[in-house]
Amino acid sequence: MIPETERPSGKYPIRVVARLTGIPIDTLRAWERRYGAVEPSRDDRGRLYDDVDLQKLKLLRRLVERGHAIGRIANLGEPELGKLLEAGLEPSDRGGKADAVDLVGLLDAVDRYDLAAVDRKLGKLAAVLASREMVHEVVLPFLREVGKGWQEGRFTVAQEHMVSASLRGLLGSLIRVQAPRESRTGLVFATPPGERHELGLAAAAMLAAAGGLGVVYLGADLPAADIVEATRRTGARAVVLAMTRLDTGPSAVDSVRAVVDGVPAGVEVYVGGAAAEARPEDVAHAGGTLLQNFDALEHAYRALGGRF
Ligand code: B12
Repeated sequence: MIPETERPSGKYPIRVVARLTGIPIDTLRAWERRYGAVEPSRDDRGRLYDDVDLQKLKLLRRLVERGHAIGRIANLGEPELGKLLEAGLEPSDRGGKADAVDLVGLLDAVDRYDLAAVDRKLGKLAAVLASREMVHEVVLPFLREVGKGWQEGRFTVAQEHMVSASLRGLLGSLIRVQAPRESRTGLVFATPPGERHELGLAAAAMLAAAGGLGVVYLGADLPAADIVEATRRTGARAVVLAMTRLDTGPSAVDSVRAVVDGVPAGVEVYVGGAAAEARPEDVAHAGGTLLQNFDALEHAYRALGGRF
């Protein structure tokens, strides 16, 4: 609810624009600074956006949700943006993305413990790349490299924690910015008790939001009963669970079974992550549907009406 004093009056401060468009303040600033998406006027308290800016930002948000890279559409006029939206055109030329993905620069920043640079580089990539590219070409390879570096002793636990925290924050804000205002199809995301690895799950939720599906992101390490309760209360159509640790024994699989047994009939329980991939029979036995990889995940999203 927007307070009375902040009701649209033709000139809106950035926090109001963030609420009206659903675009986080940092992203609004980045779209303006890097791509000149809009040029708000300023008064002594900061930026002031008008109705034309607001309209354009709403269009940009919807197109970015559909997978268009902001860097390619930021300078188009409102009529062109409207046409793109009406035509339902998907982004065509994805050329140039390889130049944008600078994993070496990211890993150098981790090496220097330069969290600000990690955040800045990731934020920049998120603004330029479409969601799928962000997941497949940045988040997953970056984590893989950091995990490898940690196992080989090149990175410390602190460096791994730094990257995990940065990615968790980034994925969380991408889920928020892309989540559709209204969606008939909601999905609940969680990891079972004892499982704190949630970055794969967060990436999965981000893709769902980008595909126009509703996201109820519960996070890591949750009792099955709570996952069931959230599914019932939100009327979600499916649950996505992630399991990474192989050493949780039967308890994680028991949790999958408890979720399957507890959710209303017709709600699909998908299970992904390294531990699920390693134990397909256990997942099937518990009544879950295994997602062997992110392709299988996107396939499931398409079946639920997600746009990819
Ligand atoms: C980051 C990390 C952590 C972070 C997690 C932070 C967070 N918020 O998620 C923290 C510090 C919490 C952590 C803790 C621990 N960790 Co840890 N961790 C990692 C690390 C470096 C990266 C894991 C990750 O997020 N990868 C990103 C995901 C996306 O990639 P992925 O796991 O390879 O998954 C692939 C697929 O399985 C799929 N996928 C993953 N999730 C999902 C979900 C869905 C829905 C789908 C469809 C697909 C999918 O996507 C990827 C595609 O390539 C790995 C090392 C590594 N190289 O992977 C260890 C690792 C997973 N951790 C490990 C261990 C042992 C632990 C601890 C027990 C350490 C300890 N002694 O305390 C604790 C356990 C905590 C707990 N209770 O769960 C082991 C697991 C060993 C095993 N096979 O069981 C690993 C493999 C390291 C190792 N080689 O020893 N860890």
